[in-house]
Formats: sequence, structure tokens, C-alpha cells
Amino acid sequence: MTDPARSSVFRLCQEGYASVLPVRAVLVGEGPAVLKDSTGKELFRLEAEPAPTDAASGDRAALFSPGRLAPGCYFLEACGEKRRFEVTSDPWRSVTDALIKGFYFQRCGCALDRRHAGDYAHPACHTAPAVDWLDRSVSRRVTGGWHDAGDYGKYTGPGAVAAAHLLYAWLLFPEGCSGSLNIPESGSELPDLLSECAWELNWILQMQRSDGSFHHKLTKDHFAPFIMPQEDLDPEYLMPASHCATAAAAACLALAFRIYRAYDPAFANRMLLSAVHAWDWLQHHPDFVPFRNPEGVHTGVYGDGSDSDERFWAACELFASTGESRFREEAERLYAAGQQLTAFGWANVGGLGALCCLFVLKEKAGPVLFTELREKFLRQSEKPLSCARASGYGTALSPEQYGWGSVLPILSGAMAMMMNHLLTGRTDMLDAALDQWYYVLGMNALDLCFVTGFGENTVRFPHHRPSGADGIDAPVPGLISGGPNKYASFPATRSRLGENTPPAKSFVDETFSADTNEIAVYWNSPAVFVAAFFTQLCVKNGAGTE
Ligand code: 9MR
Ligand code: ZN
Repeated sequence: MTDPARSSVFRLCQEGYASVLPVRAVLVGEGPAVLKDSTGKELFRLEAEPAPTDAASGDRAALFSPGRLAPGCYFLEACGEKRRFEVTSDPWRSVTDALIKGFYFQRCGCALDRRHAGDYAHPACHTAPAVDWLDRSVSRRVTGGWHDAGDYGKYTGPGAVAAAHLLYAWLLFPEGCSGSLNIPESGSELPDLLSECAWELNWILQMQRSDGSFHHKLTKDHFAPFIMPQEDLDPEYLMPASHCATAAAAACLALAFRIYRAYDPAFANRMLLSAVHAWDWLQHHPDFVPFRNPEGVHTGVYGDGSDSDERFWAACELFASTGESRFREEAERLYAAGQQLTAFGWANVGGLGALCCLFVLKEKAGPVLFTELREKFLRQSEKPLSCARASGYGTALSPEQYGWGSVLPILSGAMAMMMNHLLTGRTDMLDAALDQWYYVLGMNALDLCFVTGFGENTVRFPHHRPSGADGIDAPVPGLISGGPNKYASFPATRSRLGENTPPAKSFVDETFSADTNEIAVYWNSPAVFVAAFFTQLCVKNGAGTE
């Protein structure tokens, strides 16, 4: 639990460290810092040289690493303070599982029962037929999916991106994300992560219009007050279709086809047919039209300046799923138009196309989409590394990049550096990626673990309607806060931050602070990807170390 009066000169991974990976921590303030084992024996000493000021936080922060440590309990001492941490062979299994279970808690259209949700159980929500915004005479039943974030909206593009992160975690690091989640489908033939993802995929399928395009979102015309989802009874609308939603859905469904066909060929085929139908619509509608909220609609816009990256990702996935050259040609053309290959967020999905080329298609992608793209990817992935090196906390974000949901570019940087490591074996990339995982779990300027329910000093009041309305003190567990936002504009957030708060500390752990402390499925999902990677490393390399 947070003790507001606590202050420590150390910043560390509050969920402990793995014996197969280096321990890394930050000293804020005066050295020397000494590391001792449980018998009091000194193992490592950081000398007293003053660290330079970290630009994002204003702290004199020194990142140090005593390297890998055997399982056991250790103490860091400096400035009269003694802080304890543990090293085990598999420390992050429960936080990884919780981050995946977080999606179950976001499920819409069904009751969360006591057996699976415990105290966070609630009756079914948002079960009324959805009304077409443009033609109110049309309504149809569209159920399921995940609530996007702290609100109850469901947005096609961001949902597709979140599902894709989970599916890629499963494809690349299955042993890191195969935990049993205690969800209704647990025990079935389908692994739990895939069952959870299917909840979203089934909803995405329903968001397709008969012409092949996808509705941009299914939301009300305004955000609900802080009530439980089952009390949110105003009509939900199928908002107009958009290019970005259509292309992102096509990409995600084409990817999902390859994963589910071994378990449920009929479901998999439906997803591929839907993806191809969406693609054909895109080919007939080549001119990008940005989505804007219709007059009178005040829910999330998820505005985007281009659909080139979504189309690129879709072309890659469709090529991987069908082998048809028309998709490769389009992917090559869109690649040549310039793609950001290290971007994994809802707005820019170029990195997901790169994942498909580099780790699924590989040589089959051909000289452009494999050899050339690989070089370009490796170059682009130097950027997060240099950002991380310039940061006293090792955080892969420059001070001006601390915007809304800053955890997303931080985790995107981790994903890019992990991929670089997987392609090249570089340990500097691995260590820097690890620092972003440590950031999420507490090695940051706020000394805060951003995952609800975890860490010694944890987020308590996320902007999340169920957590605010359920009458339970502790928030719903396994949800990740968006984190510091130097551009926070909500008056209440601003007044709490004052004038000169540094970017990495522009954070308010209060329910009202949507601009710093909301949760979102597409912030949980890159965390799952990163968590699964490191958890799998522990399983694979750690056998027999304890
Ligand atoms: O994640 C989105 C962030 O990048 C934007 O800056 C912000 C303001 O437009 O919106 C965020 O997305 C929110 C969405 O619009 C509605 N649901 C909650 C999302 C998380 O805050
Ligand atoms: Zn709902």
C-alpha cells in the first residue's frame, strides 16, 4: 500500500528480480550505495560520484547494475536507508498472469461471476441492441469485446491492436503467457490467453458492415458517469466506418486466422474471410478519410492522420495467411512509402507489420520485406536505446515525449529493443528492454509500480469506472496506468501538479486524472508482450537454478 510519506533513495523493480537476468536499480541522491546479501556480506558498491541530473525528472539519478544474482534476499543501503529485494528464478509469473487477466475484467456483454472475478463480480452490461448512428432505424445485437479503458466504449482499431499484441506474445513467447487465468473457459482445449483474445475477436467480427468496412467504434454519445457497467443503460451506437478501423481489423483477423485454425477451423476461416472482405473494401476506397466524431458525439476519437501503416500491417498479415502475391505487392509498395517499424501503438502500427515480416514470414517475405526491412528496423531500434542511455532511469523516452499514456511509447521501445535482441543477440538491447519492464514495476522517478495490485508502492486510484464505483478499496487488479503526462490539461490534474513539475513526475494518483492515470487495454497488451518475453526467458534459462 502507498505510504505518501515514504521516500526512498532507491528505485527498483518492486516485483523482485530474476536470477537469469541482471539486477538493475537507480540511486537518487548521495552515494555510496552498497549491496549486501542476507548475511550482511558486501557484494557490490557504487561510489559516491554525483550523478548528472536526469532531464525528464530533475533527479540526480544513477542507474547501476551488480549483474546477475543468485536466488535469495538482498539489501541495498545508502544515506542511512536499507531497502530489501528478492531474487528468484521466476519472479514475474503472477504479474504476467494478472496483466492478461486484466482483459477478463474488461469484458463487456457478460456477467463477471464470483468464481472468476471474486469481489469484482458484476452482472452483465451493455446487452441492448446497438443503434446505427447514421440510420437510427437500424439496430442489431453486437455483444462482447473489452471495455476500452476507464470508459465503457469499444473501439475497433485500438481493440484490434491490443488483441494483436496478445496474439504475438502467444506466437513468440508461449511459455511466458501460458498461465492458467481462472476465466470461464479455463480447462478447455484452448489456452487461456487465446480464449481471452477470442472474446475480443468475436466482437470485432460483429463490427463489420455488409460492404466489408468496419465501424470505427461502438460507444454512447457521451462518456458515462462513474457508475458500474451494468448501470450504464443509455443506448450504444455503431458509429460510422473508418479506413483505420477497417485496415486494423483486417490485419488482426488475418493474424488470428493462423493461430486459431489449429483449434477451431470454422472460427479461423470466418476471420480470414472477414479480413479479405475488409481488404477488398479498402482497395475500392483508396483515399484516406480521417475519422471524426459526428456532431453530438463526445467519446474517444482515436483520430489518425494516415491509414498507410494500418494498410501495411494488413497487407503483411494477409500475405502471411494466404501467400497471395497481391498482398505482398501492396505490402512492398506501402513499405516503400515509409513506415515507422518500431511503432506499436493504436495510432501507428508499422511495428506490427515489421513483427509479421521479421518473425513470421522471415525469408519468405523476400528481399524487400525481409532483408531490407530488417536493416531499416535495426537502425530504427537504435532510437529507443539512445533515449534510454540519455535517461538517468534508463527510460526509453525523451522528456518531451511524456504525453498521454506515456507507458505506451516506453513499452513500444521495449518491444523494439527485444526484437533487436532476438535478431542480433545484442545484450545492450536486452538490458535496455529490461529497464522498461523495471520502469513499469517501479524503477521510475515516482517510485511507483504502475500495475494495480502489484508492487510495494502501487497505483491505487486509476481512472477506471468499475474501480471507482464498486465500493471496494483496492482497484481491479492487473491494470496498467497510462503514467506521467507533461501535457496534462485537465484543470484538476493541472492544479494538483503545479507549475514546474518535471515530465516524468507529472502524474496524479487520483480517479479524476484521466490524463495521467487512466488504464487502457492497449497499454496492458504491450506490457503482456514484454512480460511474456521476460517470463519465458526465466522458464527457459532458469531451470534448475533454484
Ligand atoms: O490513448 C489515447 C491518447 O493517446 C490520447 O491522447 C487521448 C486523448 O485524445 O485519448 C486516449 O484514449 C482514450 C480514448 O479516447 C477514450 N477511452 C480512454 C482512452 C485512454 O485514455
Ligand atoms: Zn459493457
